Amino acid sequence: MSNARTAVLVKPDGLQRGLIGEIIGRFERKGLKLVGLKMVQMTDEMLSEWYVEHKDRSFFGDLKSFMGSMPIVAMAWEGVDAVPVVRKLVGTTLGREAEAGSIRGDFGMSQQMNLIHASSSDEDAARELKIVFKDNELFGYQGAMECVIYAEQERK
Ligand code: FUP
Repeated sequence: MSNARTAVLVKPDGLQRGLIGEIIGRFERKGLKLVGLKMVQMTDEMLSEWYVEHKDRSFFGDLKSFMGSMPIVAMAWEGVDAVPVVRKLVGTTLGREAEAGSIRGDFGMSQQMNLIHASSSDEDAARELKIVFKDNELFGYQGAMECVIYAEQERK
C-alpha cells in the first residue's frame, strides 16, 4: 500500500451538466483527500502532451478540440492507492457500458463525452499533474478524519 496522488479532469460536458459538485462529493465521501483544484482552459499544446499516447489515433484532433473548447475543472486527489481507487469510481471509458454506481455509469452515455478523466498509472498521474498544476498549487496537509478512514498501519 502506498499513499499516492492522481489527476482528475471534469471535462466540458461535466461542467455544462452541472456535475462538478456531485463528482467532488463522491471522491470526498470515499475518503480521498483533495490536494489541488483549479479551473483551466487547456491549450492545444497542453492537450497534445496530455493525450500523447493517442497522438496517432483518428480521434486525437476531435478529442483535443472538444477538451479545449471551454474551461475544465482539474483536481489532484490523494490517498492510499489513489490511482486505481479513482479509476474504479470513474468507471470504464464508454459511458453507456460503464458499471452502474460509477460516475460514467451513472451519468454518461458517450465515449468522448464521458464526463471525466482520471490518470491510469502513477507515472501518468505525475506527468499529468505537472501539465496543469504548478508546484505551489498542490498542497500537503493533515486530514482530520484520516484516523477513521485508514487503520494506523495502512497510513504508513
Ligand atoms: P480513459 O482512460 O477511460 O479516459 O480512456 P482512454 O485513455 O482510452 O481514452 C482517452 C479519451 O479518448 C477518452 F476520453 C475517450 C476518448 N476516445 C474517443 O473519443 N474515441 C475513441 O475511439 C477512444 C477514446
